[in-house]
Amino acid sequence: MKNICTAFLILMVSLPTVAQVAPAPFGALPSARQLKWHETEVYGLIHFTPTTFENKEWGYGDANPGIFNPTDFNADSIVHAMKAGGLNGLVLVAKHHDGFALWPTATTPYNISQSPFRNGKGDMVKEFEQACRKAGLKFGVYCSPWDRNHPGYGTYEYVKAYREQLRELYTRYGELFMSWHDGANGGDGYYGGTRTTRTIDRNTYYAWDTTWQITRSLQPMANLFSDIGWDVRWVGNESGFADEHSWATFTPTPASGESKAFPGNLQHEYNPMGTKGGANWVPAECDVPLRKGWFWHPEQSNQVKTPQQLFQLYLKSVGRGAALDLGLAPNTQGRLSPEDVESLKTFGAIVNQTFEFNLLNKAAVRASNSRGKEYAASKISDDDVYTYWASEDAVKDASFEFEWVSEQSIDFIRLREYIPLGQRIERVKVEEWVDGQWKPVATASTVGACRIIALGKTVISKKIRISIHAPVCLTLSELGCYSKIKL
Ligand code: FUL
Repeated sequence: MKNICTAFLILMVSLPTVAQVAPAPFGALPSARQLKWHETEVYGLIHFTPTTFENKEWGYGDANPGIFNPTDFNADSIVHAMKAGGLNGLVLVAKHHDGFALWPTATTPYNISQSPFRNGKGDMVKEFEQACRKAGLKFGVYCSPWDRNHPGYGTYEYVKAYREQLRELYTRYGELFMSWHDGANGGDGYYGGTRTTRTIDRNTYYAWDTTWQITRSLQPMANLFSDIGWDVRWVGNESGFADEHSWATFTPTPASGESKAFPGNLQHEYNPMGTKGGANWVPAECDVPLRKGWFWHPEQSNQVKTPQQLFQLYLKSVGRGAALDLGLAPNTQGRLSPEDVESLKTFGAIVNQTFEFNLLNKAAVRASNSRGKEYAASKISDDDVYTYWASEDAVKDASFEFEWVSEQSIDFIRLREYIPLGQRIERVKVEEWVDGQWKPVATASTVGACRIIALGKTVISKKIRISIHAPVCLTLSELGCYSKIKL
């Protein structure tokens, strides 16, 4: 009898009750590589080639390598400014459309060894990579498929060289968090001195399915960015914002007039919103230059985005579940200009200080439902995106009431879903307690990895309520209320 009782007790303790089983995954899910990318949120994209010294945006491919002579280049100082701006990674343009390689490649003579930089012994990719590792930033590369210098562009010979360039970049610079492939393809160029126009079929020429197998085998944690796929998609503008309704899930629609040549490829019409219930997890990246252009131009020094403009872009990119990829342009000395550094620094301070203190930490919380102890409401303010609150299976609407002992000033609400189990929420409502009743303040639709709701006014209240809805049971890994900072 004693034994039976003990066995029963053990069973009771070791078997979780039904409510404590994790929610079933919903829809397309992120890979481990994409989850790491979601953590990055804000990173930089650096353009710096002979094109900088020509004061152009697209080099033709005929610049003399001798002009690439940044006498005061210092990767540490650039990366330091990025870190002050709150950037968590760098995608370096290792080769832009002009075809000039910033590393001593064996694939083309048109590379840094032909320039006066470090007396022809330099490797700028290495210098940036090391500066990033030292400062704790992730590192990635952009290697332009279009090459206006290469004599073989348009033939298979160039595709082979391009794959070799990727192989070099993938094997010499440690783990990469992104492999960035822009979508500008073909046109006029120097092409080994022929000065011709070469058009290619962008559906077939690069045979991306084959090329990206190299990425997968040599850099399994590198997220492929491309306007046609795979891990991260282009948001469809270069202005730095995602759509108000933003799904990381995505079903590609073949672009009009294009055959779907490779079944694995995501040839598609740009879709800034993603696809509700989409077949793949392909979140959006919002790229935008800090200045007007991607390259440095002396006449654009008064067109550096202000910290407040950057913060607005942050709210509309990171705050909509996407990432912000900020273009930075070193000048001909090899430095970020003082106005760029200043803007980055203040932007970083605004983000940091705004989200430094979660007012919910000093509030009493009442959740309308919870799945059990392991998924309790306390998980939403523990600053850990990998723990979460969840509702019971049948509960598709839930609310959280927060109460403080005194009135609080609230300007932003930030929510994060537990995305390893998918993106579910499609409605959010924020209410404040005024004169003994709940009054609506703001609504939003999607959440995903992150949703920041700017309330549009400062709510001053002792109580607020946040309600969420999804077609299935709910998860939230983080929830926060924040006050705007006074500059
Ligand atoms: C585009 C390129 O054509 C621009 O020059 C720039 O590199 C931008 C980030 O991507 O596709």
